[in-house]
Amino acid sequence: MSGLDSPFNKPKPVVSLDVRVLDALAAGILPYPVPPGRKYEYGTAGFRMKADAGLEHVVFTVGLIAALRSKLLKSATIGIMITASHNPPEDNGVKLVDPMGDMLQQSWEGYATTLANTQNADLAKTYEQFVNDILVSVISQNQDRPANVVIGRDTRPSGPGLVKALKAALDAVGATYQDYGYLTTPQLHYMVRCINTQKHPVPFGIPTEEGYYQKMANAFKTMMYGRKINGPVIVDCANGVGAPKLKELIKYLPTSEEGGIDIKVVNDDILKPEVLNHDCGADYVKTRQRAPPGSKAAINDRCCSLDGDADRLVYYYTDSSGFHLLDGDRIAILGAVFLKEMAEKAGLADKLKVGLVQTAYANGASTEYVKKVLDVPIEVTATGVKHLHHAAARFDIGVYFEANGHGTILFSEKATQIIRETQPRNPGQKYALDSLSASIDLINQTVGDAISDMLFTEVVLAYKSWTPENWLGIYKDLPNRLVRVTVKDRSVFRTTDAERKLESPKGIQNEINKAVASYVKGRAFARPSGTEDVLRVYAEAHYPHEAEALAAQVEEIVKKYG
Ligand code: G16
Repeated sequence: MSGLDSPFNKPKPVVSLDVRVLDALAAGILPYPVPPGRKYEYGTAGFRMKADAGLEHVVFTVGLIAALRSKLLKSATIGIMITASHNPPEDNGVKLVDPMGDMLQQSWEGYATTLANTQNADLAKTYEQFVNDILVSVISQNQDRPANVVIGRDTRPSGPGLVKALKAALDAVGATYQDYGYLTTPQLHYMVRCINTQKHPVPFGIPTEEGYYQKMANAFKTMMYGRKINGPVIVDCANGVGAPKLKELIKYLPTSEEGGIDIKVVNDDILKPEVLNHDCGADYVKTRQRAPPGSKAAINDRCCSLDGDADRLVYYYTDSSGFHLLDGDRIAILGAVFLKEMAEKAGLADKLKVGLVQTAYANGASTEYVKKVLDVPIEVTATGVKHLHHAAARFDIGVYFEANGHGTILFSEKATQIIRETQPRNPGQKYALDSLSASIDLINQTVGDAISDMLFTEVVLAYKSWTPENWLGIYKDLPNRLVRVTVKDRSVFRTTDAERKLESPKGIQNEINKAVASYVKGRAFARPSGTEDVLRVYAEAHYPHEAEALAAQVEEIVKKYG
């Protein structure tokens, strides 16, 4: 990227853009200047910040990047999602979705960052330079490819203004776009893959909301055959876009009387912007380790929470002994247990190797269970589904979840083919093969999808006849504590070893190591968040008060250096 940082040092462009395009760009960006001193960075999940901190400028430039990427990839459709997911209502953000529905290829994050940090006066010329740098192959074939983009957004009040800025950019460069309006993030990823596989021998699905619900409902019905879900599930939708979408999906699902599911939706108020993710949602439940106050759940009710854009899911319940969390680690293990069992019953255990991907936030007890009891290979990556996704794609069946509830299960092309082409020799094998095949459709193959993960979890619990208590009982989590620490400049903290260690500031890791060494089963790390202006500190230990104390100690160390 170093060459791109100084585009004006490059030789003269091979093509000059039509002056009308350059003028349209210069005019289009005019209302969206970069606030003085502002620096933008493509973080864990795209750009994310206070919506009034110059985000329109960023969104405008993201539109240009999407157009360039589409042109480079033979006019494939690129997705743009406007959301700040679990962040508070006053934040917003934008992320790009690649043609197969996965996150933007990482090598392009630099282009996006450079363009976002380009001042208005230089934008048209920098875009022209990017056209020449990035689209060399297109230019040399003398082609003028159209660019195609689809747009989705969550329910934040800043969304419409940001979409306006985005469309101004797309109009300026003549890109074609379809605006889906409100979507969950995983729904947008689904649409992108559907559109780009329409002409494939096996298209991913129909690129409409109805197509999404229908595909999921059909797979759910197949998986429910002969299984019974025990009682209702209460779903906290974080007062976000997941609420109307889940209510729509329910219309396609069989009720519990019909052999289906009874879903009770709570925290579904999308008309009061200030309640989004407020005292509710997956991040609240995971971080605070308590049920949302407004969840209306009774003792032993099976509950789960989505986040603001419905890509995270955590389960929980309370009983006489208190609150119990079943987070992403647990969902991953439940999925791996089921799929491993189905692969064995289908007679395909040696052909369908299940693997699991975690991050440093995974509870040490879950990692031990996966290695010693489940006997499944495990990989650890940096935080961010963009990292986990690629690692999971290397397994036949790759289960990836962050402890915060963000994750999915990927079936490789080879695994899909084996599952769909194997002829069953007995009813048990048929049942297992049908379950595996329906899992491929039920579980969103593009990205973590809280709604699809929830239905899958419900089916697996039904198959195992497990209550949340049984699920919790398969191993005991190490007590842990996650804290957000505000520092002056989080960019001075640099991590290594899948974010488990800090390599800068110098000396800090030694201090953390010393603190950790004084606790039984102690483990702790600190890393800068890529979605919020904070440092995250995670600590676990044998006893709850020790996990608390270790987290507090690391927090103090971090504050000293930050
Ligand atoms: C995003 C990413 C997740 C990540 C989370 C927190 O989630 O997609 O992979 O775990 O941010 O990241 P960080 O700790 O860097 O702030 P979401 O649900 O907010 O889009």
